[in-house]
Amino acid sequence: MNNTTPPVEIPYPSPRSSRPEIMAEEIIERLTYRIGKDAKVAKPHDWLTATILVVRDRIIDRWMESTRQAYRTGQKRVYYLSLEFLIGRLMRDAVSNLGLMAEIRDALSSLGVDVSVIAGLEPDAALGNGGLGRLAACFMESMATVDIPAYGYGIRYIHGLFRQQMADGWQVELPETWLAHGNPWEFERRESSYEIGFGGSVETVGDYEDTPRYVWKPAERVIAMAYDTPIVGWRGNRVNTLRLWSAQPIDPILLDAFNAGDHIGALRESNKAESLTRVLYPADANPAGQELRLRQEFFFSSASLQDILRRHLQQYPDFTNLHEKVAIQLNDTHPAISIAELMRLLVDIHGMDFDVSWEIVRQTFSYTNHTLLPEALETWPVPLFERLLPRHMQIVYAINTKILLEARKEKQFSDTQARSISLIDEGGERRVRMGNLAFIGSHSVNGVSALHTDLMKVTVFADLHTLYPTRINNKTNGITPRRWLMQCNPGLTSLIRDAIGDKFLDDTEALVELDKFADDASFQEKFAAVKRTNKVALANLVGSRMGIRLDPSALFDIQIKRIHEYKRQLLNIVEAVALYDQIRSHPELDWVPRVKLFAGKAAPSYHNAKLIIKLANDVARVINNDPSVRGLLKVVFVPNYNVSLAETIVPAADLSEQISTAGMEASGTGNMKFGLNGALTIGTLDGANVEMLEHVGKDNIVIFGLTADEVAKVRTDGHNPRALIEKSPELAQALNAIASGVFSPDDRSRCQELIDGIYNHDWFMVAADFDAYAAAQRTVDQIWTDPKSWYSKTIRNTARMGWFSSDRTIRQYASEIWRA
Ligand code: NBG
Repeated sequence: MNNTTPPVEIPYPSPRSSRPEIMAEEIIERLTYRIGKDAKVAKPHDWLTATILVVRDRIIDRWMESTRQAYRTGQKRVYYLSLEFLIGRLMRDAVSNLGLMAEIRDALSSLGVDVSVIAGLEPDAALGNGGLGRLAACFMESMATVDIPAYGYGIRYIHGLFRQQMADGWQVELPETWLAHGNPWEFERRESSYEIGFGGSVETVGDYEDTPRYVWKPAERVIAMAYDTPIVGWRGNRVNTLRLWSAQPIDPILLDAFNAGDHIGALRESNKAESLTRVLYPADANPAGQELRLRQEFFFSSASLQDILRRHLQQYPDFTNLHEKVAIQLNDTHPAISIAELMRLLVDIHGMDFDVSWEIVRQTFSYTNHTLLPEALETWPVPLFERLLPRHMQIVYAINTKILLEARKEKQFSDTQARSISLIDEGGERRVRMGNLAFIGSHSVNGVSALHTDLMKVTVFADLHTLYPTRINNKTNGITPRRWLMQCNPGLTSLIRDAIGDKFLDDTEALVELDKFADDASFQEKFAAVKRTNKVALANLVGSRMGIRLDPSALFDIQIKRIHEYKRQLLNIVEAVALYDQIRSHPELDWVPRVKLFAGKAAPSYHNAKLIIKLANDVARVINNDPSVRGLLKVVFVPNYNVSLAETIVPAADLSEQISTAGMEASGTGNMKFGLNGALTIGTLDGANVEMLEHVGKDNIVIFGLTADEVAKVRTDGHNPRALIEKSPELAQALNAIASGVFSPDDRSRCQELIDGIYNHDWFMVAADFDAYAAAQRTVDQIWTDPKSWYSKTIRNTARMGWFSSDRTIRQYASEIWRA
């Protein structure tokens, strides 16, 4: 089937040759003159670097042309500010988007090098924690694809997200050294450097009768230096820039101190500066709360804004048209300090009027909220904020006064309402509320799925929504179909091309034409064969990494994502334990063979999440070693989940677990990746699952459990989980087995507290949803035993998921928010 599909036609956008023999020559040339190695002694890493350099050269002309075009046309530029970009590997992405896949493979094989071997050596750039960072990466690719002049701004962390290792089933965090072999994708831009200040004091100059001017005199200064990575859109259409900032000391070494013999002290400043961009905070959803985190946020916000303003002044005389030429999207509250910083730059540095600046600022910024978890809405203690950013504190107070007056005068806000919209939380220790600052300083505030956006209006931002009723809008998340279909699942891609042609390569919604093949026996057979090949690949990976044998004909039931109580990996594990009991008590029944596969990292300080990982491993050990299960159930926890691991797991899934407590998952994007690759979803009516149900149809998704409204009602009316558990013998038995140490004979009370939580409050509704979940799993079994019905549903998933392309999402941002 692969042989019948012609290569994807790409109008090759570089003047450099795409002929394999020329590229092979160039690879040798880079190896010799750039890396200084003879082909005879070159190591796989050297081949990788040489190949990336050759690919990179095929991007640069288009990159420069994209930049020139933005200057020429005076088009509005979009700036995406994000503390996280979870980009993963770039080589396959770039090569595939340039249409050079076959050529590079041939070039390398003529040199005796296997492209898949060296591609597997590329480090996975994990400059993010989970969905939020991966969304930013998909958006970068889609903005290049739909031809929007855009820059991503973030931090060049020396250590990305930690590497997860298992020690006796416990998560252990090790530093990730993605830059160890250098990074051939990036360009250091020494000329794009800016000074960033911290601390110090604010001086007032000028007569108070006049408008006084404020001058911030920071006590500390560091340099932000830019590193640029080109991001290639589909078919090489456009190349945008991901600009990541690295902190450098102003004086790399204090020579006086050094010469006086203080060799360590001489480097103190330097170490301090560099520590700013050393690590990504491994906190997903709950903020790190450290001073260093606030420093990181200000550092990258200030550098990005200075860069944006400098670029603007190259084309225009002043900033009165800034909002017409610049759109800045704040990815969550992490860059929200930008609002105060842009005010400072306009008012203090460029001498503009406060109120005029405020209007420009508000029309320039927009803000995306990614979670309703109250603990994740960042706040900073006023004393810390004031010490680190004294001028910004004054600006925050000034904005606050303005807004509170407006709310009382124009909307007759009560004291309670005023307290809730204030930029300062006055209850207890006074804190600056970054969510409110982001909301007030933006013209658009969006949620990431329809349900999440509706809930924002009645929960976290209820009073701000009353004040600004048109500001909140929805932009349902999406995923790039290049990485998450074409690159990770070439088998399925060529099967689809054979069936419906190439239109879907440029317009993912054209996948809907596959619908007519959903019940076609021969197509089903091919679809099943592709799935099987992908499952064999995953089984091989698990076999070689973990020594566990998986049967590719079993149902692959998969939950991969950050470990969090609201995502309910625990519900899944408890159900596995219940199923284990059932299989042992009813050996006479026809059980569907299942592999339950988990992967995901837990925030290092998140005790329960780490315990859930340990529990999954404990349960896996017992079940996998019990001969009475006869291989009908296997449980695996694959360590060190990252983007490239997901690229192998997603295409191999039969069942996608999207089982968060309703009302708690803002959107989810893994759910979309699985659906697109032909998995059936078992899920709650949460996040984007709600819209997936609308798109794939209720017969093609398995929905269970309480709705968001019901969860809210149960929580306010009072929940009696103990009574529920008593009425459900399966659940009671499973919980009891876990709590009494059946899976942890070395420490029988290890999970006691975790299970007590379910008995006592069940905040995440594990008990409340258990029976519905177990029943839904048996529905899945039933569908599985009828392959015709199974493939009819899963093909329809692939056919109908096209709307969830991030190209669609980006077009909506562009037309409704950025007006770009
Ligand atoms: C996450 C949500 C996900 C959502 C992604 C991308 C944070 C703070 N939020 O549901 O939990 O899909 O953002 O929007 O990481």
